[in-house]
Amino acid sequence: MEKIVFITGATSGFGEACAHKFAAHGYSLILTGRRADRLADVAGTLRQTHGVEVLELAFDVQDRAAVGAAVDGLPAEWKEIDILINNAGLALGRDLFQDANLDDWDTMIDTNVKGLLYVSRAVVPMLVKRGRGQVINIGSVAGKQVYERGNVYCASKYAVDALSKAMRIDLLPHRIKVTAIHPGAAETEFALVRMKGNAEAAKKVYDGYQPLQAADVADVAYYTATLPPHVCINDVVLTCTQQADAYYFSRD
Ligand code: NDP
Ligand code: 8X3
Repeated sequence: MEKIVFITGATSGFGEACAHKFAAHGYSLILTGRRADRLADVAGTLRQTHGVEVLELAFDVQDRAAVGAAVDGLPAEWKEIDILINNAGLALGRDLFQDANLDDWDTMIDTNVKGLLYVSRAVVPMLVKRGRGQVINIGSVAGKQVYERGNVYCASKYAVDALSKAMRIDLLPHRIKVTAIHPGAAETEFALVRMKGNAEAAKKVYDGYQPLQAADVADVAYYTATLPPHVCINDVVLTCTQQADAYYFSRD
């Protein structure tokens, strides 16, 4: 078995792009997401294009029991995980704090924070056992700076930032790298999900500037995974050239 990367949220966007990037370099892949049909499509394409081994696990990261069962149920050879990419996540809505939908808040916290915790708690002991490996957490510029109508999404990504720091400290004796990657606006299904299927509103998110593409983020993730064993990139913030931070854009 080649090196193994475990990627959450591999049915679209950054996760799918990471799957392609690591597959192109011969990694074996454990791919997860809720949409089993999409997962099967992505896995099939990767096997065909790169001839790599792919194991699909369809589960909801919000479901603690399902996460535990999926990871525990991995065949022994697939438990030799080298890299965990905690990518599954979402934003829901762009409401003012006082108007926001409580279900949206629950879903963002349950997915972006608790989901990341459940998956990490299940997978990280496997890295500890091997005494090496890397965790890559996908945060956001929203985890570095709060913006209007970002409230709980920003809070969930601040939590990812804090948890990345916490994991890096606690995993230090085990020589496990922990890298947090914080992208700015990127063209994926993210905006469509945030705008709850309103394609017009989603398109407007990218008006007047050239956003990051999923492959840009995958390139950075892969770069952090290819450094010598003694080098760890702790924290990366990347934006498109027309974005300075979570707030400032230079639109055409
Ligand atoms: P996409 O919507 O394209 O992809 C999100 C992925 O997360 C999908 O594969 C989806 O799979 C998975 N996912 C969502 N909820 C769950 C769940 N409950 N259980 C399992 N999987 C889930 O968006 P992106 O690729 O853009 O987003 C990836 C990450 O990047 C997120 O954490 C997001 O917050 C972050 N991010 C995005 C930015 C952007 O502008 N695009 C910028 C900065 C950070 P499925 O629906 O099949 O379950
Ligand atoms: C996604 C980027 O700016 O919409 O995390 O919060 S932003």
